[in-house]
Amino acid sequence: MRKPTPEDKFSFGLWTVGWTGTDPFGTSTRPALDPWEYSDKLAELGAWGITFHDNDVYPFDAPVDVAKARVAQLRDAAAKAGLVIEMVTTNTFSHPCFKDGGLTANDRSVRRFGLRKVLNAVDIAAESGATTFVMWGGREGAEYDSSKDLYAALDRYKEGLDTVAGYIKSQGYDLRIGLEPKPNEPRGDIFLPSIGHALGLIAELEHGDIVGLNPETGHEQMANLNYTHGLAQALHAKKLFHIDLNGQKGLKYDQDLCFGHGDLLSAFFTVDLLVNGFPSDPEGSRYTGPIHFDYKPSRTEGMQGIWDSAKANMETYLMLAEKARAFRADPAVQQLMTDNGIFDSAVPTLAAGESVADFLAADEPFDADAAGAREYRFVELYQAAMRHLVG
Ligand code: 3MF
Ligand code: MG
Ligand code: MG
Ligand code: MG
Repeated sequence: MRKPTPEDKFSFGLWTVGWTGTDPFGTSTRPALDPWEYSDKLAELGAWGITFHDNDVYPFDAPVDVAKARVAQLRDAAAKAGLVIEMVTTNTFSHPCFKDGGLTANDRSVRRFGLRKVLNAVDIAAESGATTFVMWGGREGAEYDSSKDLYAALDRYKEGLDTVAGYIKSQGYDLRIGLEPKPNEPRGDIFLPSIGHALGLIAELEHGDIVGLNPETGHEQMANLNYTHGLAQALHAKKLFHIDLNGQKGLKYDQDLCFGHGDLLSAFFTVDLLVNGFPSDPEGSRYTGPIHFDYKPSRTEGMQGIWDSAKANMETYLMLAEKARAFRADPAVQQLMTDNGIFDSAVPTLAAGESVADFLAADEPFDADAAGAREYRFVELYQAAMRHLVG
C-alpha cells in the first residue's frame, strides 16, 4: 500500500497518540510525551494535521502566560513538521467542576465558567489556523432523570451553542462548529445522543448556519446505529463539517479501536461514501474535510504500538479507498447496481411539473404482483463488495 501523503488529509487528535492508557480500572501503561513531541513522527508517517483540546496542551490551572507559551510551542513544532492544526476543541469534562456538565450544568456558576473556557479555546483555535471547532458535550447529561429539568437543560445547551457561534461570527473567525454526538459514557445518558438529535437542535439555533456535525464511528455504533447512514443524513443536511473515524465492536464501552478494526464491512461503506460519494452524486454532496482519527492505541501497546496503530488507521483507510474505487468501477457492480434499482431511486417520484391533482387523476396501471415478485439482487451486490474486499 502506498504511503499516506498530506493530500490524503489524515489528522490525529493529540489525545489519541498521547493517551497513556489510564482507564477506570487501571493506571497508565505508557509515559506521556510533551504535546509538541508528536508532530515530527506523525508528519513522518504521512499525516497532514493535528487537533487538540485546550488541556491536551496546558494544564487546567495553568496561568495565562504558561498556557500561551505552550500553545505557541506546539504551533511552532507543527509548523516545523509541516502539519496544520485543523481543529481545536475544549475539555469541559475532566475537571470535577464539570461533573454535572459544562454548558448544561444545573449550577449556573459552572455554566458561566464553562462558557468562558469554550470561548477562550475558540480564540486559540482561530489563532492556530483551525477551521473547525468541535464541541463534544461529554458531561452534558445525567444518570438520574429526576436530576434535570430537561427542557431547561436543552435551552441552556442552545444558549451556549448560540453564544459560541455568535462569538465566532462577531470576531470574524473562519471557524465552523462541529457537534459530536455520543449516546453515553461518561454520563449514563448524554444530551444529543445521535446525529439526528444534534441536527434537531441545530435547526433551532439562531446561528445554526455555522454549526454542523463531527460524527464518530464508534459513538453511533454504541447506539446501535449505522454510521454510514448517519454521515449520509449529515451530508444531506449540508452539515457534515468534520469526522472522527475509529473502530468499535458492537454495544460496548467506547473502544476507540483503529479504524476498520471494528465492523470492517461498515468501514468499507463509510470509505465508499467518503471517496465515491452517492451514486447520484448531487453537486456539493461530497465530504471534502479532514480524515480525522479519534482512536486509542490499546493499553497493551508501548511506544512502538502508538506508531503501529497510528499507521494502521491510515493504511486501512487507503486500502479501503482503493477497494471502494475498484468496487464502483467494476462493470459487474454497475450492472448489479442497475438491477438493484439504485439509479432509479434518483428519479423523482412525481414527474416534472406534475401536480398532485394530475397525479391522483392519472389512471396509471400498476402490477402489484409483478412488483412483489421483483428480484432485487441486493445480496449479490453486497457479495460483490465482499469479493472486492476479501476475495
Ligand atoms: C470522547 C470523544 C472525544 C471527542 C473530543 C473532541 C476525547 O468519546 O470522542 O475525545 O472526540 O472531545 O473532538
Ligand atoms: Mg469518542
Ligand atoms: Mg470513541
Ligand atoms: Mg471523538
